[in-house]
Amino acid sequence: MKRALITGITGQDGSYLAEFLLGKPNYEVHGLVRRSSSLNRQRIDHLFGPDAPGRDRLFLHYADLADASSLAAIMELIRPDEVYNLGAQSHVRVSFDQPLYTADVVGLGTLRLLEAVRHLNRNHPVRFYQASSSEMYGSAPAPQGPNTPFHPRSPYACAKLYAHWQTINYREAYNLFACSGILFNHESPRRGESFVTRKVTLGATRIKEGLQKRLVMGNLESKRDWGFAGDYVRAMWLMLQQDKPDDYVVATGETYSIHDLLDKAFGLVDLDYRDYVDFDERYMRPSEVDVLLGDATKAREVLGWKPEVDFHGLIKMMVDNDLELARREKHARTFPGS
Ligand code: NDP
Ligand code: GDR
Repeated sequence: MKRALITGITGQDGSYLAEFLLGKPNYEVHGLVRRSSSLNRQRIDHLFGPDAPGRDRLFLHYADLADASSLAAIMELIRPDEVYNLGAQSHVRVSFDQPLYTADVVGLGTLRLLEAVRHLNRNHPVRFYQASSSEMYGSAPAPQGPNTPFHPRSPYACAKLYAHWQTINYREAYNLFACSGILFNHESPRRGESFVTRKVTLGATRIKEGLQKRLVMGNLESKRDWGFAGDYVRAMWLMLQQDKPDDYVVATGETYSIHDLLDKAFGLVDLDYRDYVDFDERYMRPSEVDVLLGDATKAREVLGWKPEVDFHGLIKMMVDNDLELARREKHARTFPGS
């Protein structure tokens, strides 16, 4: 039995990764959760359901990337074979409001975890995955690949770059099996509601069902390389199954603007987004990343990885999910108590 530890298991990627690993009969999965005043485990609740495969192989533990002692204690308690560091304050716009907190959790948090892993690795071999980000490329011209120099454009991206280099340095200095996946944007029906894809698919479907009148957005000119989170967690796992640790870019190789996203999502519910979208300065960022387009050739050639869901399939999956949610909400409003 292999033992995996996931930080950020309650997040989008953590939930897909836990599901993916539990689908393999030889994995026990441990996730770190933070204490919060109300439970926020909606993305992983189904993994504990009566019919969920591996529900008896899934365990949650309280810890925080800001708390080194909790990480060291968990590492000793669990003695994992694989550690996936997905925990983060992951919102780029918010990182401008909370730069120090973001740097602490994303940057130093990774270092705290690496230290705990390094200590365990002295008597128990551990493989480490770091969730690096295409945001680290920032203003570097597209397409961005393994040899593109980084130019981060936000406190979040700077913190991720720090964590990225710490991961590489732990590999070189301590011979740790540490990999960094530079993942381009990936989305799903489980995407947080304040990220642009989900905001748009929720907005379009709620407008369609008469639950919302307008959608207020920021910069519509930027372009992103959007993939499906379910495909991307497979790449994380593949990285840790190789003979040698290395870093990989994971992306679809296609880029679309926010205009394209709006056009696609509203089009799927037979609406024209230009009739419903307003602009508000508060969604703008002090410095923006204009175009992201990833070159995942290495992941394809070495890991044998390729995405199975394209942009159209992704937005359709999200719109279908959110249309169902909107219809249920409308029904509940129309027939309260039904
Ligand atoms: P989410 O925002 O959905 O999830 C973030 C997770 O981190 C949540 O489980 C959250 O817990 C947890 N977390 C936040 N702060 C702490 C902390 N102080 N200690 C421990 N855990 C914490 O992110 P995604 O799933 O989308 O992304 C996963 C990782 O991949 C992140 O590191 C992100 O920065 C990175 N990434 C994401 C990309 C994407 O497009 N999705 C692309 C490239 C990189 P809680 O539920 O309690 O808030
Ligand atoms: P990003 O994702 O910053 O790329 O980071 P996000 O979906 O927040 O923004 C993408 C682009 O859309 C523009 N935009 C808006 N964004 C949001 N959130 N809300 C709006 O109303 C809005 N209007 C326009 C943004 O300006 C931006 O250009 C995501 C996160 O998951 C990171 O954690 C991850 O590292 C990167 O992807 C890769």
